[in-house]
Amino acid sequence: MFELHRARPVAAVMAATAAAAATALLGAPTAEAVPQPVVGGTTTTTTAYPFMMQITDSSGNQFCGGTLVAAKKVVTAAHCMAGETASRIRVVGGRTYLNGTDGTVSKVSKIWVDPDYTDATNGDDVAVLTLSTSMPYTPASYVSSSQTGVYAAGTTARILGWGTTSENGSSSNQLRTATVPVVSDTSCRSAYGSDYVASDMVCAGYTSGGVDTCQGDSGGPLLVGGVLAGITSWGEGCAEAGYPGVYTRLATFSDLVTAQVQS
Ligand code: 4AZ
Repeated sequence: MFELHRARPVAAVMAATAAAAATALLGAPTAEAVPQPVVGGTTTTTTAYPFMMQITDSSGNQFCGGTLVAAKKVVTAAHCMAGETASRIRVVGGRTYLNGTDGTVSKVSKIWVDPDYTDATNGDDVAVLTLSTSMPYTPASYVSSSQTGVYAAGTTARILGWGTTSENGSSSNQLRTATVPVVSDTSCRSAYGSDYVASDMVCAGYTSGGVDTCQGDSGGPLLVGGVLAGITSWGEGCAEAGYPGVYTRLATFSDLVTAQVQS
């Protein structure tokens, strides 16, 4: 039995079937060079990724990531918004360092959470924030409902965040990024059993682990070809062999997101 880690930890117990699959081999690519370290990756900046947003409490403590998709709209994970109200959170753009004071801080005028959301392991882990202040940064484009080719196993995806750089480590003061291969539905189901809902999720990571999102990265982007294709959602620990990170399959929710972006 083991915990599933989320940005706002919620006690969760895995199905015995998933535990039994703990030693199952994942069909992720093995031939690529593993990039350095998120977990395993390199430091980067919000100049390089201007759509990368910090989601903080009213005191400025970052607890999740988000992606700017329009001047006043940010895509994040529904589980990041559990127990939150709009008045309690802020979105910070243009700030590479957690301890910085630069960039733009906005209040949130509305939190939309997918109405079907219950728990990250049940899917529907998507939310859209409406900002009070426009962000003067170039937004990311996001996949349309028909762009499912981005989820082909082996596709290179980019992850970003200020989360912990090891499973029980500390957050990174500087934004980090890494690339990870998309993992097949079959492999991800082998790892996670019925908690993996293929219609709503996609996995990414190396069979051997070592590179992954971790606590505090939730809500942030999974990019394919620079386009937002996923939202950091959950996983068993971080960067563990056989347990890839799980991301919201954004194409499934693209039309719902668009309705919020246009509202
Ligand atoms: C988290 O707690 C979290 N390794 C995010 C991603 C993963 C685990 C935990 C996936 O925000």
